[in-house]
Amino acid sequence: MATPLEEWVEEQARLTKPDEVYWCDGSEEEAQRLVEIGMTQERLGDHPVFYELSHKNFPNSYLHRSHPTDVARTEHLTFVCHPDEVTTGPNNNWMHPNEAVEMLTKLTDGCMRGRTMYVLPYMMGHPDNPFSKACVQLTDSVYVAVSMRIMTRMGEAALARIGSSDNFVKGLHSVGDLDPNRRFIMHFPLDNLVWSVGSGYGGNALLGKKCFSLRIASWLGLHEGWLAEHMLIIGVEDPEGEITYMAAALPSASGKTNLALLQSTLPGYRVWTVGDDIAWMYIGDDGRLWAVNPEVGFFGVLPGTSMKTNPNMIRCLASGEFFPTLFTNAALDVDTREPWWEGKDGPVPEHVEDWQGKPWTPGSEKTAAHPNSRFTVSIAQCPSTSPEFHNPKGVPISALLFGGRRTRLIPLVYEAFNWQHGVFAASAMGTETTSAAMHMVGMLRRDPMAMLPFCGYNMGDYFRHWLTMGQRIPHPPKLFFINWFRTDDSTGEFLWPGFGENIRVLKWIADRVRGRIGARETPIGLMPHQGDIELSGLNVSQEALERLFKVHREAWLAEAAEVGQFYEQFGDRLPPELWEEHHALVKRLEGSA
Ligand code: SAT
Ligand code: MN
Repeated sequence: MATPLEEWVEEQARLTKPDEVYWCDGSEEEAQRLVEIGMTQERLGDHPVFYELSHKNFPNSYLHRSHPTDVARTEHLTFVCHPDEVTTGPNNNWMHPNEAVEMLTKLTDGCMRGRTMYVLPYMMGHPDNPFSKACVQLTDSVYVAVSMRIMTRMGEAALARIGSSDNFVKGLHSVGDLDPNRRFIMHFPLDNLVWSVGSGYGGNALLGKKCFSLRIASWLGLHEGWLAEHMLIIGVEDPEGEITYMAAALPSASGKTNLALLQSTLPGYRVWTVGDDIAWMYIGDDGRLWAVNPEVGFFGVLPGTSMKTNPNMIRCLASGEFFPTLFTNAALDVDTREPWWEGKDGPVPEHVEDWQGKPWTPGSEKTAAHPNSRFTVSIAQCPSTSPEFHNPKGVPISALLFGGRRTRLIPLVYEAFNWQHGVFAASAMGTETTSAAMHMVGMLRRDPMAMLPFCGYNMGDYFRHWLTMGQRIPHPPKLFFINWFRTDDSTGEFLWPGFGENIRVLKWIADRVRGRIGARETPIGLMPHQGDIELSGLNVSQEALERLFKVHREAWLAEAAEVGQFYEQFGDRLPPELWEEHHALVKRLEGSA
């Protein structure tokens, strides 16, 4: 008798009508065959799915050039389909599930004709962790199949977990005809289903990532009492060998992967990588908050990656231990057949093809690599990967960090007075936008907990869930706010060197968590005493330091007013505690004149 999984696959095959159905086992040999297929198979209409790159410096690496209109997440085409619109919230596009299924069924009918349907069984999370989820994605893209092997634990473990049950997360994906007018990324939280048509881009097509591990999982977390967050996870080791684990929420393309793989400039300190994008956090038997990275790969922004900004990532990309490493929408050094990108170490090569394969010179108007060009690479081959990465339980979190790109206002670091105040400040987070999503670049966008595009339900309820979790965690982590991006008003230059030097801020956070140092109270939170941020060997002037920590009363009052406007959209779903915190902040600021 057919299992529920087999029945579901058959049913989808009847709808999508592929020439062939192929079940992936996630093996290296299979990945090699799929890459071979991708090198001969044409991407819709024109060039191949994969180009082989030189394996000299980047072993096992391949280039993928996407369709020019398919280079980033498309938030306006991303929907949550719950029967109740209010539950979905003002933070999501909404469509009634019946309507969505009808529309998607039409779009999907016969969409895999002439193609192979790949069946990808995979785990999000370690198979030995009870919180982990077994998932199956169907796709007609060989690029997506290969990417999913890098990003997830694919194969037998997931099939074993599913067995003859119907307990698995479903993903149906087709690149369709890549027409943006027929592109939809649809989430059905009540059915554990993601249905995505018309895009092959990471966040739209690797359905285990943002779609399941954040949008659907955040909904599961609300009902099951845990948190699915857009956070990196690191362990900060001090000279005594003590490791303090932290999780940090930063919006897409604001240095999250650099922080996750940070190479310390402070002697005796070291950062261990557990994750760079997603954290699932649950309350452990010991009353602490434990974090797991459900993924096993990095899907990171390529431009700007260098030995200066992220030496561990350069080493990781050069490792070639795991097959394969993908470069998506990178430029190509035609003479060496190496990938190239803006900000890469070394001189600009003489002959460059841009991300679409057109000849490029440094004088060209556009960049050679797409600004949102990406690498897809296994976390296992990264030199900073924590030995605890393989621990099914994850790691115990002592500090939660929240940050964004803010050229003004937010100090280098401050600590929340308590959990509730921290949830308020995290809900008010903002960032200056970049190219990871298709919208205007350089505007301030409120992005609570870096989850605005990823929270799968009403954000008012999400804030409530955070407040409730704080009460339920017997030994909660402390909450901190960071900002590497503050600039000098007159010169526009960054006040803080960033990258490896950020260890100095992490050290302060670890010292606070371990009760080694005090802090001073300001209207916005707790800040370092003078001399408590280790500055030895660093060329930051006293004046710059003062500006990094300056709290401009008027600017903060203006910020508070904006946050109030942002809150309005959540109506009575916004927990009153957050309004209380908002009023308390305004009062403290007014009282500080
Ligand atoms: O959404 S993706 O995972 O494709 C990248 C990002 O925006 O963080
Ligand atoms: Mn992300």
